Amino acid sequence: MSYQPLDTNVANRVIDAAGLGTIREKVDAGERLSSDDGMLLYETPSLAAVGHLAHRVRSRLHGDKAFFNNNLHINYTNICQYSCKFCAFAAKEGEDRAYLMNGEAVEKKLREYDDLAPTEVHMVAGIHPTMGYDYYLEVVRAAKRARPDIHVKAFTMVEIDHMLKISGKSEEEVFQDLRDAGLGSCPGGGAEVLVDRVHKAVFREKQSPQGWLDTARKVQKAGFKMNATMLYGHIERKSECVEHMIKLRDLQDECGNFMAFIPLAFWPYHTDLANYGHETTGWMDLRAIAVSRLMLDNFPNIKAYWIMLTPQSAQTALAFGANDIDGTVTEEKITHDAGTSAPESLPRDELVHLIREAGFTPVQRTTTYEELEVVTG
Ligand code: V47
Repeated sequence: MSYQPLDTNVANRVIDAAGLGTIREKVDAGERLSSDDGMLLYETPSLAAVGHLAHRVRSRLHGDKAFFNNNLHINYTNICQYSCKFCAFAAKEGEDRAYLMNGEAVEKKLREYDDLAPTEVHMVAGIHPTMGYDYYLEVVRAAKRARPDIHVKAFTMVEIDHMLKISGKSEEEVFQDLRDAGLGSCPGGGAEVLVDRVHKAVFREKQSPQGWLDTARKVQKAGFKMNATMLYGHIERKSECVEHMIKLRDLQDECGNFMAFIPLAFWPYHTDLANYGHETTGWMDLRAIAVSRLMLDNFPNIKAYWIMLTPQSAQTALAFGANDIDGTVTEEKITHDAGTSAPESLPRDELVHLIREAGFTPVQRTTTYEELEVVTG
């Protein structure tokens, strides 16, 4: 069985009937969408119409391929000097749940998963108030000691900015140190919603939206590839999500080193926003995926991260614009501390099954989207 979208003429009628005819014409002509278009895509009641259009773009770029990878997550410390309202992971030094992994512990953790033959380790953590610059380099070196061939995707723009500030070195030296230690690329976290109102309300102590963009520019100009995320489902407005996407699109025009956009569904449990509203819904998750596929015309990949979306929604997202469901993951703390109902890891077979059952061809990829294996049979 292969995923069969509607015949193009029928899909066009569904899209036009939803009032998206002008947007469809722009998408078919490869024209860029405006922020008003983004709002219409968020507000039209017909999610199916937005999904058909997003699927059209995704198919143009990737055919029926859907990517996954063999990866591990290591959240090397939860001790953090900030107290963001959306975060259940952060702890203060001395609290029972606070932990800090040294290089040896990172090395040991990676070796525990030798059987999985991971090609990537994803490492992000809290901003520890006292650990020095060398600690960050040691965490990367430790991962490479355990598995010299592994791709280390580590440090959000918040961590990079922190290193730039505490290192006492020039930007060029810091990026060279990171490269020498073995850093391969950076994950997309910490962006949250790149709008000052949301920053003030929920993560005011942490790096500002402009600070995140400026650091991402430095990282990309230094030659590193990276991802970008958007944390939705809390106090943000639809217009702010559109603004967030347009800021990323502008930066991608300038630098071109974003690999994937990853909408992150907010999990509220044990956070300061626990009583604010609801978990995100399938409806909201699919809308975020589809709108981002259409607005981010210069991003090659849209990732449906199953840990935050759940495996069920991530699978469905493949027909709404996503072309990647991330990886095996294995140990993840940030979303699990906030109550995600997703498991802590998925075996490779399960990722392949999710993709195949939705009618797509599973392709194991590297972190930077080179194809390692088209899984057949
Ligand atoms: O920046 C924090 C988010 C991010 C919650 O680049 C929460 O491939 C939901 O960036 N509910 C870290 N989300 C994770 C991240 C990531 C994950 C997977 C792949 C990639 C990639 C990047 O987690 C943080 C923040 O935005 N987060 N708290 C929460 N309660």
